[in-house]
Amino acid sequence: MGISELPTFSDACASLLKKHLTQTVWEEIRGLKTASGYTTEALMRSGLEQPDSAIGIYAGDAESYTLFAPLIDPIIAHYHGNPGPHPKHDLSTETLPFLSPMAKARVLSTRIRVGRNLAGFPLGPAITQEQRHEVERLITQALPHLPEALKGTYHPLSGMPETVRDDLVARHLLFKSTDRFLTSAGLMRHWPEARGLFLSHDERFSIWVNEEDQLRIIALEKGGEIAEVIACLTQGIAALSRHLSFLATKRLGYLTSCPTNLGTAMRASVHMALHALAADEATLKKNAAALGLQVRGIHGEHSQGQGGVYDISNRRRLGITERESLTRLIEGINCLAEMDERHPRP
Ligand code: ADP
Ligand code: CIR
Repeated sequence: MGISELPTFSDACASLLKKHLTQTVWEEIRGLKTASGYTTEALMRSGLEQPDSAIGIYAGDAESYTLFAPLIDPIIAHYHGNPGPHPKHDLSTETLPFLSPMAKARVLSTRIRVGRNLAGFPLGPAITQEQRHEVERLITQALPHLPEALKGTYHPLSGMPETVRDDLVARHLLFKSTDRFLTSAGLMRHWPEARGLFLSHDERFSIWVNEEDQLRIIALEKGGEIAEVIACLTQGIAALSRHLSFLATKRLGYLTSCPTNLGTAMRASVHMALHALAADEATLKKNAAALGLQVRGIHGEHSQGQGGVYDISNRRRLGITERESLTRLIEGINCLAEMDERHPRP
């Protein structure tokens, strides 16, 4: 049975769901269901069950982005600073600025990932067990077409020894097996079936299969050679695109289960040592936000910084090209490095 009354939230809750779920919006979306069976309740479940959510909704399919538009559109515009449309994709690196020497000295590693989902299937929160297996099958069939430099092995999560899994997670190569936000969104159903990791022999290129999105295509390297990481990533994306059809629209770019990933679906992050700024984490986050950047801990979303090292990435993904995002990231990193240099040491 659907919820009939407008849901209420605690005072402490600061999610975008709470902010934008007004009585008027509620009247417009209550009782709706997409063709794949995704309901208004399913859309909001993570935000209702996890009141410390920053966003609080997940889309179940492409149709969610139109059917639930009275709620999703304001959340998209709030997070990305614009409602779309999304510009032409641009992963070129020729005009990118350089990392300053101060920034170079602080950047330990660079990871750039894009999210993708397959056309013709619901997104993870609404997909059936059978469809999830079909998605895994299509992705693994495309893997032999990767170029020589990216060749590697597909490791299904089912049957993977716990010690191997923990080691891959600790080395930042594999997703975690528990996430209460994803659980509430229905993304952990039938776990670990049909989930897996493709890892290239040199471990620079990987693909996460059927986690928050059906594909997370990832390039990861030590140091701050952003153009090199992009070159590796684009080779992988190009090869996969020839064999898989990705879900996208003109207005929202690549469609993803979390609306924060729409558009480029790209998160470019550096692990950066900010020993002086680490003394005041709240101010670090405020300064980063002013530069359009997000601060995460060194084990990813919802983790803590460690030993003064943080994950710094682009926050916005819709209505901006990949090249513009990377330009702002590099400028922002240079700025944070300078602030860290100038900050009085404890
Ligand atoms: P996502 O990037 O897919 O949104 P997370 O924030 O959970 O998801 O990060 C996934 C993993 O990638 C985590 O283990 C995180 O520590 C790792 N990671 C992110 N950026 C870097 C980086 N620059 N260097 C090394 N590991 C990184
Ligand atoms: C939330 O609502 O907080 C989680 N579903 C994660 C949202 C996306 N993450 C982010 O912007 N850091």
